[in-house]
Amino acid sequence: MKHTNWYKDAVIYQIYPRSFKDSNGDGFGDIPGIISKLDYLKELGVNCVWLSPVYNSPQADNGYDISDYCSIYPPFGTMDDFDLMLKEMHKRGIRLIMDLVVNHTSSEHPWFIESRKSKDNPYRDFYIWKKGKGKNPPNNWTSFFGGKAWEYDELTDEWYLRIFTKEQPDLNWENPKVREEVKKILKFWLDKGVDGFRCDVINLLSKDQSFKSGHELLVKGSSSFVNGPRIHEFLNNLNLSVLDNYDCMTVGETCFTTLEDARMYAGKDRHELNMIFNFDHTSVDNYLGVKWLMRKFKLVNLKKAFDKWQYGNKEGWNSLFIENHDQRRSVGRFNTSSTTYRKESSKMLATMCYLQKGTPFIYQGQEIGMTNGDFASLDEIQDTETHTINETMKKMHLPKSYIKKSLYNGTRDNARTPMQWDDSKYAGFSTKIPWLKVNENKSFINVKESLIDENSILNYFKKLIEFRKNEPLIKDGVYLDLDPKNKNVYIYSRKKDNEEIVCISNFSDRTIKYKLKKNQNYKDYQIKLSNYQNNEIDSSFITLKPYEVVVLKNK
Ligand code: TEU
Repeated sequence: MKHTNWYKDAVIYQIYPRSFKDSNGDGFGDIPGIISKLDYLKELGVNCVWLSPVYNSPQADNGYDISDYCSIYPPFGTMDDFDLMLKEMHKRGIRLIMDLVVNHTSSEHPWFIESRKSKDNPYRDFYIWKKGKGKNPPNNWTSFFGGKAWEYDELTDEWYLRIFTKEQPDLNWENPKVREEVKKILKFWLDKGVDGFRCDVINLLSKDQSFKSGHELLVKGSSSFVNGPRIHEFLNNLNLSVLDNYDCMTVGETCFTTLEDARMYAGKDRHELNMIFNFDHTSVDNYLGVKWLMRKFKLVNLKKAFDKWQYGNKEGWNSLFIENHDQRRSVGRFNTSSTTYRKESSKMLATMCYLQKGTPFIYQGQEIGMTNGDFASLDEIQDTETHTINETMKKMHLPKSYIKKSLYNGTRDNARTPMQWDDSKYAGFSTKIPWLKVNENKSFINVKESLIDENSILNYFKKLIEFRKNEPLIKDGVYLDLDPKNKNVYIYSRKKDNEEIVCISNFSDRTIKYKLKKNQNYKDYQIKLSNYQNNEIDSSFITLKPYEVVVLKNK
């Protein structure tokens, strides 16, 4: 199979289906809703969609708990709806990548229902069952969502491993039958014509079989299951037996991953994945990569994180993102403003991120500068993670005010509020009360308004995407951080032969007179993009207004 590496030219838009568009007035987004917005996506300029899970699921973790990998969750629609959506996407030159969640299934998956029945059930070994230590779990491993990673099952007097919720038992990848079943799932979707997969927590599949207790500060045991002993063998096998036969792409969600790990997952001729998501830049405002442990933001740390991957991921290809369904919204984050300078901030952040080397991922609503949810109480927050973390933090006796702040700040529901299409009661997302509260700011942050306003974030995103498409330099040019130590300004260059693009961003709410170095003579450069009008470039200074971004080119 010839691989065209189309993903290097892709601009990917992530749809979180339950919050995107409801077509039948049940307050829950669906596939016909997505179909009705494909022209909107085409106009935006994206050429690929990553669809978060739409498979049958009890929705304990909003679809990341799958009970049937080859069917559609009825509130999302039917398989016919899915087929039509795929056809309509392809007709518009939009590819589709699906979410592949195979570290765990739902506890209501038929495999698990069988598995828990008895110790000699043929499906017992599809999951990881162990004897406890007296009344205690087999070891001290903890869940990503807080609390223990094991669940006791009375019927057979054993514990099963679940690194996420108790409704998400981990599959036993040591069992060759599990691996064969996953291959069938991949083939099922690829044969339908889907173009690839975003692979959920893919670096957790292989568990160290000694199941020894861990001494990590947080997520105890993680060194036994993050980038575990057989992970590369498993992925290589999936790739060579299925993925390699299609012109498809894979992007792995890989937390706690070093550059060397990245090379192993997505390096040249490794035949595992095409690229990975790293979370270094989304960890700069917390301690140990744990968002509940908030830390003061420093621009130099953000630059360090980007520089590390731009310089270091030599054999691989980067994914460029600042939002997804697990992160809070980007406006208001990274020292930017979600109020006075919301528009400027959103445009600046997108430009800073998407003109780097790699494939851009835009999360739904980011293109209109949607902000964090405006939840009035924890009861309005649905996400399972927020509630288990709340319990865990309470047990740790952290101050109440800290817990509250940390939960509102970190809850994943911040990014999951219904898409704001217009200023009507339910933001044009639905005609009925939606599953999660619509943000009140829908009155002025919405697609309808953004389409009219020439200066909207949406119209800027269109220009930015168009600019990327027309400038091969952004795909191939060499990245160089021109002033890594500057505390307010991020200035980097993309260069190839005699051509150069320079992207300059002010991460502060003050006007800054940025002094250029001797070798930075931009007199003959043209301003190609900016979130302000009329920036004048002096031979020795650039004046940057609050959150201003300027993109210069020498030809
Ligand atoms: O997320 C994996 C993951 O690492 C998250 O637990 C992350 O640390 C957390 O969301 C930060 O708050 C993936 C999916 O993206 C997420 O939505 C799922 O809940 C999770 O896997 C389990 O499938």
